[in-house]
Amino acid sequence: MPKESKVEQAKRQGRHLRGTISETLVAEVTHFTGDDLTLLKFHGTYQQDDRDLRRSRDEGAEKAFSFMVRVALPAGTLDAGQYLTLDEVADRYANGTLRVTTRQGFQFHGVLKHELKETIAEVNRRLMTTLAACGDVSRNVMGCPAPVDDPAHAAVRAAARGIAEQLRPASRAYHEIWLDGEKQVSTEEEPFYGDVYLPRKFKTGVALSTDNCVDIWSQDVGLVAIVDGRDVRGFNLLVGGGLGMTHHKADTSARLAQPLGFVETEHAVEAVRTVAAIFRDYGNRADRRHARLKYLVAEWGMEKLRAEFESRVGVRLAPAVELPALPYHDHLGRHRQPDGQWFYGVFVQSGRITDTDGHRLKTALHEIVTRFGPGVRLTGQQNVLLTDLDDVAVKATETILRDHGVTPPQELSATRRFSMACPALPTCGLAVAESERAMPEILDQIEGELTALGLRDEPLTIRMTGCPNGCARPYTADIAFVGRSLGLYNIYVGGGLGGDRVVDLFRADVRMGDLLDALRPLLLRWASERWPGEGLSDFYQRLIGRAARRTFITGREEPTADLVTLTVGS
Ligand code: SRM
Ligand code: SF4
Repeated sequence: MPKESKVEQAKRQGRHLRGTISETLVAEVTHFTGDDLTLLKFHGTYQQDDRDLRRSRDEGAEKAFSFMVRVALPAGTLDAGQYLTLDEVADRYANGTLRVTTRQGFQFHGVLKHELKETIAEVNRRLMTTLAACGDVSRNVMGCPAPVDDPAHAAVRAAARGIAEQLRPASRAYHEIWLDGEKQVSTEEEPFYGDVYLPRKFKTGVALSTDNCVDIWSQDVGLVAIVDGRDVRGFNLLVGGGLGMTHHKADTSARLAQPLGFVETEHAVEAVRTVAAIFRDYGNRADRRHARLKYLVAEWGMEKLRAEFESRVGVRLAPAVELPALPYHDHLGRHRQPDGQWFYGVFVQSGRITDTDGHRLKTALHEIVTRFGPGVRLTGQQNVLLTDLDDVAVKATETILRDHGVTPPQELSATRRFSMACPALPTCGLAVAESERAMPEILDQIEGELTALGLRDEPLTIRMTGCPNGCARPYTADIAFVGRSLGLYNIYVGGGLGGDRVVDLFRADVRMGDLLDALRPLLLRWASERWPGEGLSDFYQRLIGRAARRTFITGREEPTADLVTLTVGS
């Protein structure tokens, strides 16, 4: 039996997420140490330090510690009052910015230890939670955020809520520590998770066969609602997606989920819970790098997993419904709701809601939400939807945004509109390169090139991350820049908006200043040789003559170098 990892030991000894967090919270120190660093994650917070300040601090001086706090919002849904609370918390306790995450949550950065408790308590006072936003548990459940009140969208929202409720940790530790709840330790505290929770994070999402805005193929477990008119016939159950990998490690891989079968609507949440239980019981607890569900699925194969699933639920799984490529909507701009009201999708560059010179998005959103009290929904592309606006309110929304320097989505280039970047430096402890801070300049360059080639409005996903962990889902994008070390990136190409195809490594170790030059040969060929309407990745796949879509890539991928040397028209 392999030895369990240190994280497993920390969980086992943590008394269902308690550790010594309460004691350290009141101690005169700026940060936590030891096992508490693991346990804090389950409460939705990460200890970080400002990496920009590391060098300038005196030798021997303490790091500039602060906390990232993540709010989990199933299907990205909140109301106006909740939004305004988060906006205020960002100013009062964090660094004055709110960040929409790639999984439809919100993050604060820069919270100091002495204000951590009040930050989390304030989120809870408004009936939101940070519990299980991070850690080895079921994470924020993704679901299409479009405010459409037909039975299909309602079924998606219900499934997302159901998974979130069914897989929420039951330990009272969260209430005791952050909300001054009564101490009630009992041995039966976690009927589902037990003492050691899951072997690793577990991500789920619910898509529609008519809209895959939640990147369903990259989830550990996905449900795809089979839409029939306005209704849902049931769900395809997908398993084994996940994007994190490590450069040069062939035994790590980014993988797309595969269909396991079809489940009736009333059994969909239970089906996800059953897969979570299999993961809990058989996932790798010795090696964190191989602990995700995708490795268990790869090791077992679908037949063994299906047999285990069926033996647990006591019925045979029907085959998954064959579906064409899933469409994808970003929900940006003005849309009529079925009830006659409007919703308006606001583009947020890299998810960061902030005020900068000439672009005062945070103030604009604050004004709109205060004046009109819309519903607020977060998309899986780091954007915000404002819902339930009447004719006057939607017009005013557009005016307020423009007055604050926010470009309407229809005027953005397609390249920018579909772009995503992870936070990376200076907050992320795992970043080896810039991402969010580097993205604007890179987009400017690529946008300029594509405009010159007449391709400005061709839908194209560009995603960037500061390390290979994949937080902005780079491995399903048309073009991805993945950090190798400071100022150095791997370039990947070949995914696409549908998220159902994994990229190839196109060029390794390209300096930041050379990214556009490295891509140019491909962009030029795309411009001159594409079939009418052919997207970059479809063109690329045709060029390399690949018939079937690629479903995984390992960290040891070799670049497809021959393409780079090709010149226009040759
Ligand atoms: Fe992530 C770790 C940020 C979505 C794969 N992710 C981190 C940490 C917590 C760094 C750390 O462990 O110290 C990052 C915090 C940075 C910061 O300063 O805020 C971080 N991940 C994010 C967010 C905020 C990126 C964003 O631009 O929005 C996303 C939060 C989503 C949420 O609300 O829950 C985020 N992370 C993702 C995704 C995309 C997704 O889930 O759809 C992935 C790839 C999918 C997957 O999980 O396979 C992802 N994050 C990782 C990994 C690699 C996991 C693996 O299996 O190898 C890590 C590292 C780890 O877990 O060890 C990581
Ligand atoms: Fe940090 Fe890497 Fe995730 Fe970016 S991809 S937020 S650098 S862990």
